[in-house]
Amino acid sequence: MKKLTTLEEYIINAQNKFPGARGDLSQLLRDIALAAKIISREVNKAGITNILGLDGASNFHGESVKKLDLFANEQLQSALGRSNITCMVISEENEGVVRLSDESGKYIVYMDPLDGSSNIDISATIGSIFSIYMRPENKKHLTESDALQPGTKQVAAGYVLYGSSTIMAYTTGMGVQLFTLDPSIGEFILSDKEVRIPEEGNIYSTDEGSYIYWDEALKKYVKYCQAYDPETKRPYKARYIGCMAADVHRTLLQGGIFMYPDSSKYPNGKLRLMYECNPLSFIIEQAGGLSSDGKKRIMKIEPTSIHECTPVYIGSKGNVEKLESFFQA
Ligand code: P6P
Repeated sequence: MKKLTTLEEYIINAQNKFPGARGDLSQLLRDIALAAKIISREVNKAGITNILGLDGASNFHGESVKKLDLFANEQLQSALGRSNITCMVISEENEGVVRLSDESGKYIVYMDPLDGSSNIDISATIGSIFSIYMRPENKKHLTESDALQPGTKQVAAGYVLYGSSTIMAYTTGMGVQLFTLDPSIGEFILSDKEVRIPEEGNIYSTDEGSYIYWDEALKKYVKYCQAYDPETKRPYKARYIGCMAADVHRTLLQGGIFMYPDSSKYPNGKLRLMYECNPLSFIIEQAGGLSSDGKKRIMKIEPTSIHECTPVYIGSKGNVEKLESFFQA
């Protein structure tokens, strides 16, 4: 019988490889997993309880906020506040930084508590995304600027997908591990380790409804994806879930490219650098893929605002390099 490895066991075994580790990061990951189980339970019965639909509020991005967004935000912040490990949280649902405990924690956590929430009412996949940084050393009173660190300084990142099953993916820079929630025992079970993204894929993923707003180079690249060439497995398939975490997870497993470009509609792109693009870029790079803003590596961007946006082209090495060649032409 195949040995089952729980998330708890995997985290402890990984921590034991670092004799100096105090277990704080391990506890942080466990806290996120606990919140994920609670959110998964609510997502999977949202249709029964009165938690679907809009809260009536809108977040400061001007996006209507769904009740599950708020629930997920509360659960994650409550879980992170259980131990003095996290000093600051930056969430898509909060305009400013949220200071936890006495600010003594050594980690800063960015999160999109419920990514793709427009999918809630149609029971399509949604997700939670997290990105973890160290607090600057020897700084007692933290400011928002202490959280403005490039993606290359992430110590861990990952996502949880609430779909046909609940999947948790994370990396601490030692490869990408996937865990599937077994609701009958309430445990995340290791389902895929050291995941590698295909070098090249035949799926492209973007909102083609925005074609008229695109740069000419991107229009040419998408036409390239749609052209007939059996040798390069074109035309590619088009897939778009409307939840970045889910589209990137499919890209991680099947290869290809996910794109949310800058355009005349979104001059700086729509997706957020710090809690959507950087964490998913860390995952994809750790699996052997690339993540670019069309010109340079996403994780090299020096942030100037905790909620800034960026264009993003992320996926298999071959597909992203091909895309970039269209922007360089
Ligand atoms: P559009 C969800 O709101 C999100 O932030 C990402 O998860 C997703 O990829 C994108 O926006 C969808 O945007 O404009 O296609 O609805």
